[in-house]
Amino acid sequence: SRDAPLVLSIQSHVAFGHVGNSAAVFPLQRMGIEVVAVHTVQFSNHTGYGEFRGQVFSAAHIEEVLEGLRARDVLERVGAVLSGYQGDAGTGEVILGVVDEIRRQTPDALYLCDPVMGDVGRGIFVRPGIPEFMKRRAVPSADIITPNQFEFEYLIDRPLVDTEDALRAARKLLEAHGDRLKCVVITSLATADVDSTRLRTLAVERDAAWFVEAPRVPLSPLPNGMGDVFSAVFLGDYLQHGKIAGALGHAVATLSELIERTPQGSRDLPLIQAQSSLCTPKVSYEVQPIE
Ligand code: PXL
Repeated sequence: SRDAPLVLSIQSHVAFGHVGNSAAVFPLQRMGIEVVAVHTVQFSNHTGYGEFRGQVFSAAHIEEVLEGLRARDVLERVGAVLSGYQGDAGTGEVILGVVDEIRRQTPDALYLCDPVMGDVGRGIFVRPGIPEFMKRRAVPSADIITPNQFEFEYLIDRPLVDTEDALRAARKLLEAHGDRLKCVVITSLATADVDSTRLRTLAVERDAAWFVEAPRVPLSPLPNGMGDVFSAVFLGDYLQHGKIAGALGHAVATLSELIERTPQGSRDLPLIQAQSSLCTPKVSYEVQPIE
């Protein structure tokens, strides 16, 4: 295992519950990784509750916080950037700007973009402009993207038929974005070829691909924040061990245990109660290479 670099995580903050930075910061810290957390919004709770209070921070506000970090020489020490839920459509360009700045100082800095925009059942849950921004601007700047099936279908402008089709489409996306984009991870894959009691997660690199299947836990409602925890744990493991397959197995096992421990009716994951699952999940699912 290697010394993971300082991670800059730019996502939403909720006072109660676990989505966005409130789902990503603690897992990374629990894995022993230092995090600089910049919040794109501060809400009382996640938007899936229907009612919530708080504010979306402007691009200017986020710029100002980054300016303060720059003055403290913090940005030059950042080795990885994680982004997720953005409140304001203008936030995106600020994130890409800081990613560019960090890469000028640290050329091998990694950018993991979770193109958060929606999910099956809920549809698009972000402001207008954000999905287009993710497709046209964020994906081409990222090293790794972690869309769920719904988000991936938006990125490629069509529904997926099966796992083979997802693999082909992910490879096409990797090709379209030259040598920057290295890895596409599609979560919550439930195409017709996947057993209805299970969910697949697919990770595709230029010359390798793997999938993992875990039981689909019949919770209704499902808690929000699963994708946010997934991306954080995936990034943390990848920074520490450098292997996509290992990061995939770890993040799927963590999510599987967290969802297993979620009380019926809870709209948030038991991140604190089940914290041992963040670093050392007890279950493990086979990471299967695909030809
Ligand atoms: O998990 C995505 C997410 C992030 N941040 C906020 C949210 C949601 C999903 O509901 O409401 C504030």
